Amino acid sequence: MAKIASLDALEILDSRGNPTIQVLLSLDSGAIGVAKVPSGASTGKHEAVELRDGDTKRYAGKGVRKAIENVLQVIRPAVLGIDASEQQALDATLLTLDGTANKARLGANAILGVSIAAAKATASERNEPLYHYLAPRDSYVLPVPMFNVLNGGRHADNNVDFQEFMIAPVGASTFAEALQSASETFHALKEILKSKGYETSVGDEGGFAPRLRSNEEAMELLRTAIHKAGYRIGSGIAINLDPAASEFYEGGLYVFSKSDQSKRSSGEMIELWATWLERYPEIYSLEDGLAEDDWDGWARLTQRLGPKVQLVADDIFVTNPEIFARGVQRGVGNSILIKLNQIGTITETLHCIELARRNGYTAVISHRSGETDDTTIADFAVATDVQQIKTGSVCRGERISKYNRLLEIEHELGQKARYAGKNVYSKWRHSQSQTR
Ligand code: 2PG
Ligand code: MG
Repeated sequence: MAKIASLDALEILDSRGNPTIQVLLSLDSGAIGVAKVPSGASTGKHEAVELRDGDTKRYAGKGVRKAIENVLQVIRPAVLGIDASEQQALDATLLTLDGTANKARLGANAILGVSIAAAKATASERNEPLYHYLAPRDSYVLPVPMFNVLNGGRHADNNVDFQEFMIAPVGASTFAEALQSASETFHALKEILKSKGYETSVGDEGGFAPRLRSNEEAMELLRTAIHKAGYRIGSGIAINLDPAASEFYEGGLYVFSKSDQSKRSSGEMIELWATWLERYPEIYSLEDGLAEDDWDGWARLTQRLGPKVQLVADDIFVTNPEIFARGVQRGVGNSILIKLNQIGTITETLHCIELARRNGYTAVISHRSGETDDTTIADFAVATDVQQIKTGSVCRGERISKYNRLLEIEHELGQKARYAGKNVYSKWRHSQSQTR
């Protein structure tokens, strides 16, 4: 039995220089698990509550001392002595202690820190890598990464409305090759931007954030970069988008306030995406193409474009099994974005992935725009076998730490590792080749 012997927490900083919580949990055996919790910027309305102090004298109100106090005063006495390897029971205890529907009392940041630290401590006690502890198998699939190399929206101070333009090296045969091709494309993009006189400073997730003439120009730049780096556009390196449309949905309209001020109804947005898919067949995945409150629009979007492209639901489902189940009923999306801190426990996150599997949805494990060097999601993506991950661009330490962890996993697995590659999108590529 992996008895919890001590629990501690402290305030640390995330990649944006904002406070977040680090949890340290140790077992009787002396094994230790450490978790550092990430934080989003373009957050969904119904995410579990990230507890912040609101004391404007410290960190502009963003301190997390209350969450830490909850770990030390409320959670610690209740979990000392219990078995950390019983993840479901531990997470159930945390939910009961909180007692609210959205983790508003203890904070999802406090709860998730404990949930992850317990898993890490147990893995360490057993001398197993985290992915193997979470899902013991003989072989594993390394996920296709989506690298967010061009940033706009809320993650960058430029005139691009859409938040994330990502490259996905589907044609690679190993994860290491995928990372190499993404890095080469990223550097090719930098050269192209420089030659055009654009800025090459990077946004929160490490992507470039130039002021461009239009959202379309971002697509053209990516195509040129992929080509210049020597890869095939689409079958070698695909382009995936996360416009994060909730961020520019105002009064029932989609308002492109960062670029040309144009406004679109939900139906017109769907037409825009249909046109983009025709014009850019290398788009394999579209996340949050519509807003979290536009459920009818989402259902229409899925009917219209679901057979052609992966439609990933982030803000609208917020990794919440109940909301997701409603979405399945209403035919919303065909893929779900998985962010552990949107829901707050490992158990509930796994439940979402299970729901996805049962309903023919794909799932993508995701970082947050505010991150730390914690690499849990890399192991989590391998363990859950979802075969897709997005964790930022090919620069900035907090993003690279996850990619390096995946390199490590692939290396240690050797022959027991396979790279997911283009198979993850085969459902859609098949129908596209029929329609084009
Ligand atoms: C998203 C994420 C991560 P944030 O919208 O998918 O890229 O952004 O963490 O700011 O919600
Ligand atoms: Mg998103």
